Order: sequence, then C-alpha cells, then structure tokens
Amino acid sequence: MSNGKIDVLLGLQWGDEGKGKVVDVLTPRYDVVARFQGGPNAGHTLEFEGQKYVLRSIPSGIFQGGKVNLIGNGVVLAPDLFMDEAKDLEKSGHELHSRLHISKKAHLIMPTHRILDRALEAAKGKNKVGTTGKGIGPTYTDKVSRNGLRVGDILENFNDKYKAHKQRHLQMLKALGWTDFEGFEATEKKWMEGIEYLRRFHIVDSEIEINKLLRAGKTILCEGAQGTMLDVDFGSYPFVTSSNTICAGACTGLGVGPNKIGNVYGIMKAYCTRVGAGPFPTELFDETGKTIRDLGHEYGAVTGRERRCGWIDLVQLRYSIMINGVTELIMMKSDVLDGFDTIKACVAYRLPDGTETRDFPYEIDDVKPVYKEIKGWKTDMTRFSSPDQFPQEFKDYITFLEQELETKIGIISIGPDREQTIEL
Ligand code: 2SA
Ligand code: MG
Repeated sequence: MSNGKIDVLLGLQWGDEGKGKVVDVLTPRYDVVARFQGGPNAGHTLEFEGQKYVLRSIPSGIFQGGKVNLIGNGVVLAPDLFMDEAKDLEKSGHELHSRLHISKKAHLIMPTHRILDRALEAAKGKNKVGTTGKGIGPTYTDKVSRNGLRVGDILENFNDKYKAHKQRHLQMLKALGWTDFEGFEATEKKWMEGIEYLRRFHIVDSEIEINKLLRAGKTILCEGAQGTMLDVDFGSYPFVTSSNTICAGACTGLGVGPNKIGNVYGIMKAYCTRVGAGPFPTELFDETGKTIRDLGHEYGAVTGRERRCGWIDLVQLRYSIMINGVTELIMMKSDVLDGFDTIKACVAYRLPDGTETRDFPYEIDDVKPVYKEIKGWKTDMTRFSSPDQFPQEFKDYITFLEQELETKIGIISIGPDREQTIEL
C-alpha cells in the first residue's frame, strides 16, 4: 500500500474467490474503497462477529468506520436492488448516506434490461451463457451502443428519458416475441422508489473526486467483481460477463491513469469453481467435486445456483496473473482441502493434437488437464493464527504454487471469518 496510489484486488478465476472477505480484511489500511465494474450480478459474502452479509453493488469497505466507499462509472446499478441492499445494511446499524458516493456516469439497469436478459438467454437455446438474470449484458450493450441511461440522468427530466428508453426496449422485446411481463408493474414501481432513494446519496463526478483523493495522498483500494476468466476480452468468451473485470478495468471504470495503480492483489481459491455455462478444464464430476462443493458451501451468493467445482488450474492462473500484472497472491479456502489425502493441481494442458502447453490457449473446450499430485496436509488448520503452525506438507504446497505461478503468496485464508486470515 502506498499513498497516492490505487491498489487493485481481483479474482483470478471464474469469480467467487472470496474477494469480499479479503477487502474487508484489507480496508482498515485504506482511506477509500471503490467498485469499478459489474453490478448486482456480484455477490460478495462477508462474515464477522457471527453475522453473514452479502453485498452486491455496495463496496465491501462499508463495514469499516470512516471510509469513503465509491461506486465508479464502470459499474451498472439497479436502483431497486441497491435500495434493498442499502436498507438491509442500515437495519443492521451501518450508516451509509455520508459514506457512499456514486458516479454520475454509472449506468442504470432498468427493469426492461432484466427482461431483455431473460429473453436473450431464452433465444440462445442450448448456447445459454447462464447469466445471473440481473440485466447486466443488456445494460452494458446499451452503454456501448450509446443508448444508456446514467445515474446523472436522474437529476433532470428523468421520467421522459426513462419512458423513451423503456419504449425502445419494449420494441426489442416484441421483436424477440417475448410476452412474459408478469409482475412488471410492481417491479417498475419499486424501481422508481429506488430512483428516489438514490437521490439521497452523494451523486458525484467520481473521476474528479478520486483523482483529488489521490493527489491528497489518500490510499485507495479497488474491489473487482466476478473474475478474470469472466472478463469480456480475456475470459472464456462468449461465456463471460459484459465488463472488463481485469486490472485495466479499474482505470476505465474509475477514470484513473495506469501510472496510479500500485499493488495488484490476485485472489484465488485453493481449488476452482464456476457458475453458469462454459468450459472448465479441471471440473470434477465425481464424489471429490461434490465433497468440495459441500465443504466449501459452493452455492451462488446471488442466485443460490450450485457452483461447479474442480482442482486448481495453474495454466489458467498464470494467464490471469499475466493479464492483471498481479504483484501478490492471496489464497482462499485452503481449509476446504484440510481433510484430503491427495490434492491435484493442473500444471499443463494436453491439446487435442496430443501436445502439451503451459500457455493458455484460444480454445479451452477440449483441452485435458495434466495434473501433479500433492500429498495432503490432513490437518485442521481453521484455528491456526500464525504460519509457523502450518504442517510441512502445506508449506511445501505453498512453495510449489509460488514457483509454478512465479508470484508470492501474501495472505492465506483458513476459514470464512475475518479472524481466520494469516499473513505470510
Ligand atoms: P452476467 O449475469 O451477465 O454477469 O452473467 C455472465 C456470466 O458471468 C457469471 N457471473 C458470475 N459467476 C460467479 N459469481 C458471480 N456472482 C454471484 C456470486 C453469482 C450467483 O457471487 O455467487 O449468485 O449465482 C457471477 N456473476 C456473473 C455468470 O454465471 C455467467 O456465466
Ligand atoms: Mg461471488
């Protein structure tokens, strides 16, 4: 962490690496926490003092007193879902209004965007992406096609703008033959309440604010959502989300120069998971996969969907580390593997022509993982408080990962609670 710089914290796999927990642990060191992409498709789970919270759009720094939390221009915001999330937090005693700043340039997810999300998925048939249904794709599509509605638009003539956008969406839905509008009026009503609720927050030129904070020597942590493999450019396209989830996304999603980026924390699980459709080379379809899902509680934080589980994939991680310029790794959920006799790590892919590669290829649909087997540590580490307590097998595993990934591991999480975090 250094003054006047932005540190970025990102998921290196397909999301759900445990970013929420890490940001919450790291925030005491920072003055500001910012989100730069994604929206309510994210589900960041945090646990402390016996309570569990799921954040969707609000930065995870909200639980620590005195921090500015910023929702950047790269984020897409659903006012109704935002209102639910914010009110829940307020109920549990967390004051938001003075501490949450929202960019005027963030785009609004309209109720019709969510219907379009469903309609477009349905039209894809068996090629569905398996989206979260939160309207993410259609909202970013409107942004890029220069049709979007932004948070700043609520400050003037909002109703007229809303109606015009809705009309355009309804025409698109008609063209798709979509007829299911059940509950739409109630949703729209609540959405409009969400707009009113939004007005009570600081709606700001966040790019100017953040650069002023940097010039004043403040420390800023940026929190990525989803994961690198869901990045629209570098992920497993087309089975990706619609934003740049990678480090460069923090520059465009907040309006800061690349020279302002400091540390890049890459978060990975000790294994790997994915929700939604798309290739996943190390996916396990057997009992081991099921055991990981049960022990790791691998169910979607937003949709409750079962997460697909598999072994850690070092080919994929090397690629993510390269794309993001990761300076330090953080490994989550190693406790899930505490009872395993043997652990596997994919060190290379065998391509359809029989050759092996350590570089991430264009297509990963039909690659076969080449595994290295590692002796399990067979120790309950959940109550450990220092790396000195780690069994030798676990220390060897860390060394192996650091060598394979050519990056040092700085933090290891040994359980869901804020306390269960060990710095190396
Ligand atoms: P979308 O809705 O357009 O962003 O979906 C596109 C793909 O991106 C995946 N995606 C995610 N994958 C993992 N976790 C996500 N967040 C929630 C969570 C998911 C949930 O934290 O658990 O609750 O189901 C997330 N958000 C998007 C998605 O599965 C599609 O593959
Ligand atoms: Mg998540």
